[in-house]
Amino acid sequence: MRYYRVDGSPGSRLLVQTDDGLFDLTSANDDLDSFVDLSRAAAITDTRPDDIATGLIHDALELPEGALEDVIRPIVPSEVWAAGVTYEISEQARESESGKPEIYLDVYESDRPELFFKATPSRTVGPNAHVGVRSDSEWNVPEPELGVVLHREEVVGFTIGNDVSSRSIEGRNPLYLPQAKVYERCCSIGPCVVSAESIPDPHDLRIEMTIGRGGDIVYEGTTHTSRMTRTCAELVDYYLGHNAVPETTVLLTGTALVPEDGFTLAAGDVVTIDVEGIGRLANPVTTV
Ligand code: DO4
Ligand code: MG
Repeated sequence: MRYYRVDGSPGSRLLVQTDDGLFDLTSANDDLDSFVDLSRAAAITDTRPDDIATGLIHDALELPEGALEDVIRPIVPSEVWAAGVTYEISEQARESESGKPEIYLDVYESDRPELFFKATPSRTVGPNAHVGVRSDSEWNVPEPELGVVLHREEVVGFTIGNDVSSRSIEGRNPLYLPQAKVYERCCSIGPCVVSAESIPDPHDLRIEMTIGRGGDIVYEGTTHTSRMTRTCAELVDYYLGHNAVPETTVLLTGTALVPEDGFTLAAGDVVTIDVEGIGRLANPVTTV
């Protein structure tokens, strides 16, 4: 099942999409206005979010598909973390951009993955909102990534993430990573959360990205999560180990689509990411 959120002024409304259509779950129970509420209800009753949704659908208002045009962030995770160098192409890209290339091969081959803090709610945007590129960075890229959604340390679903990054700042010195990664509008998630039960194998998903500029497509690439050298379970284990995490978090799993050297994201571009089984996340770009 796919869970979306739309503005309900006041508050938001939780929508669920199934093979039978699109339903407004908030119309069936106004205590539920997000996937987080649903996950909380599931945790209390020792069930899964899909079980609660299934029980409510017959009392919920059915909506036309057009209602999905105005979706907002499907959840507001207290923290977004991200894994890096989980695909060979990402390892090669970091080696070539960095004055310290050996550290990337080392982390690629090590048991312990690279995990870093990516974003807070104020730095995370949703579908169709602007993502940011830093005005003090001359080389900026989008990073399309599968996102694991955790509620109370359990994997409850998957989403799409864009780990927008400065390659010039990280390339100058890896200790600048937090500045390359964490800044205004550095992260986008959405368009929905797909329940964990609806993704039989997160390592069997096609990921596509296009970048549009003034009516042209200036980048187009396709990859597959089967190319990841880590498993989602392994990344989640390292993320949760020795770490008291907030109730709702997202862990991005790394990028495998790297535009050729010399390409930089610019204000006015539109980044569109499609992940099989989840949907499409599109964001225009602005300078911050
Ligand atoms: O080491 C830098 C981070 C790499 C990254 O974000 C990725 O591989 O997706
Ligand atoms: Mg990344």
